[in-house]
Amino acid sequence: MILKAWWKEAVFYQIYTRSFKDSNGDGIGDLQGIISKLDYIKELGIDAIWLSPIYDSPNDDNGYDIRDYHKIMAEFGTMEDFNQLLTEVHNRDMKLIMDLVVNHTSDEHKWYQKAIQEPNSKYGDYYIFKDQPNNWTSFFSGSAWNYVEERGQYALHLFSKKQIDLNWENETLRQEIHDMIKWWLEKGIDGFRLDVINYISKRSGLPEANESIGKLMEYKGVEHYFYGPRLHEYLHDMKEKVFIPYNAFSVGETPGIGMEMSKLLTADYRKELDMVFSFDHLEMPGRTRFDDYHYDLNYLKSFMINWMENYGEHCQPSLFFENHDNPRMISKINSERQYRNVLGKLLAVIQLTLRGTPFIYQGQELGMINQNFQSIEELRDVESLNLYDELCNTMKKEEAFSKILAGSRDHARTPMQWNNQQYAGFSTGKPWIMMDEDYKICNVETQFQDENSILRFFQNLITLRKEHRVIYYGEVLFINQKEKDLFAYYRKDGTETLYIEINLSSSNKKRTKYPEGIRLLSNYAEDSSSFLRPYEASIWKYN
Ligand code: ISL
Ligand code: CA
Repeated sequence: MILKAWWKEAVFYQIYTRSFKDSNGDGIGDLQGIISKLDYIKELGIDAIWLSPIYDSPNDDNGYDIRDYHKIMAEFGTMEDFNQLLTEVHNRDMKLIMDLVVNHTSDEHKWYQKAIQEPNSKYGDYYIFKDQPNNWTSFFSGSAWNYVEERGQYALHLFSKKQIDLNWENETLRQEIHDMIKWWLEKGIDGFRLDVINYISKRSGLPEANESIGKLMEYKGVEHYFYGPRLHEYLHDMKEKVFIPYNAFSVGETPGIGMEMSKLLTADYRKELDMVFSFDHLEMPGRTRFDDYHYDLNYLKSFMINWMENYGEHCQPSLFFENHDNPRMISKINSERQYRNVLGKLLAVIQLTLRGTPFIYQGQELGMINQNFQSIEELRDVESLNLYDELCNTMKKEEAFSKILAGSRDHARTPMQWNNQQYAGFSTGKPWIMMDEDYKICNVETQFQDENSILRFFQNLITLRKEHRVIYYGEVLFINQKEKDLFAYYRKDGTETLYIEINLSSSNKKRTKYPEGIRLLSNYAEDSSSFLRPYEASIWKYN
């Protein structure tokens, strides 16, 4: 028996504020912009919103570098705007979760300023300093260490030079973080997504990275902190002291954690996290985000079968294909225009009919695709820009740029496409990041008027999900698992059975057996007979 919970029945929607909706024409999305689109989100069928960081920040990494946890980023609005947003979300019977970035802060955070100016104060030990750097590398290129003149020491930064890693070994710091979280929960928010939360505990002594592992993983040192010695302790402590008393929900962002470790982090009786985002399904084995290749949906199938069959009833899977850190999924699989519509819907079917909690990333409901960036000047992301510089040391500029294009996080960060007017209705001013011409054909307004659109499909599918609770808690039974390009499964409970049948390829595929039930929803308007058409995906109801 799976225990029931609101977040197991909810469909989440991730908002990247900077690119969602601008209310004042400065080209930057903001909180009032979000408020003006809450009816849209509600109409889509969304139950809960996850807001990427909106705290005060110098924006070296678009808000993932926090300067003040208790202040709203000036470009996004004020605390009054936030309070209004929260009230309006709740008035629409939706929930709001925020991003919690506590592996690191901005180097402009007052804790860090104190830590370097007053090393003997309590702040002196809030960050990770070392007399000599080790060989760890940063995820955003180069060494993971900054030389800090004031202290004559090095400070650890796993991400950008302006994102300094906090020292969780320090109990006062942990207490300070707990207090900050409570401060937000007191406001009435419903929970948090915890940024790179599996990185918070580093192996003591910060040993050198194993170079041979480094070769495989690209980044050096990860083995010493991606599943650190005190991770479970810190999470359990935080759950007991902070999350449980407020009945708050938590989903951890946990790159590199496979299923077994995910189980240990999320099993309900262990009281650590409610769910995690595991990323192994976003790239095929042996591939990284910056490789240009075609993603084979048969890999997604094998990944999902494994998780559905083995994650267990005490753990709730998260279901997502996109976020602000990854290129658009349709582009990864097949960028031929003729398949965009069916493929976008196929992904929706997988995401909304398996067991787990779906997280839809803004624009995914329109089938947004990778942007047509023309030059490095058009990119904004610190990861892309740093990597480009690094690659230019060893390869031609064009080659470096095409590698960046394959994996850039900016593909997902271009403005939300609201209509076919200038700047896609995102803003009246020039957006902070470019957008190509795609909004002229792909936008909310057009898709709402078109019954066959991806947007309307998402809307119908979310409604269907709410009408068939078997999707929340029922069993998942896969059939014909060995058959390439076919993904077929039943969802079953005591009262009903659904059958989902998907063609994972762009060719026609012979059907083994014609489904017996009633076709509830499909990405092809007309029913077919002996063949499944390219990327055909349908949901049937059996009795
Ligand atoms: O950056 C990576 C490797 O290229 C990822 O695996 C990385 O660990 C992951 O994307 C972490 O993401 C989160 O933390 C980052 C921030 O830049 C991302 O936007 C955020 O989602 C640092 O806060
Ligand atoms: Ca604005």
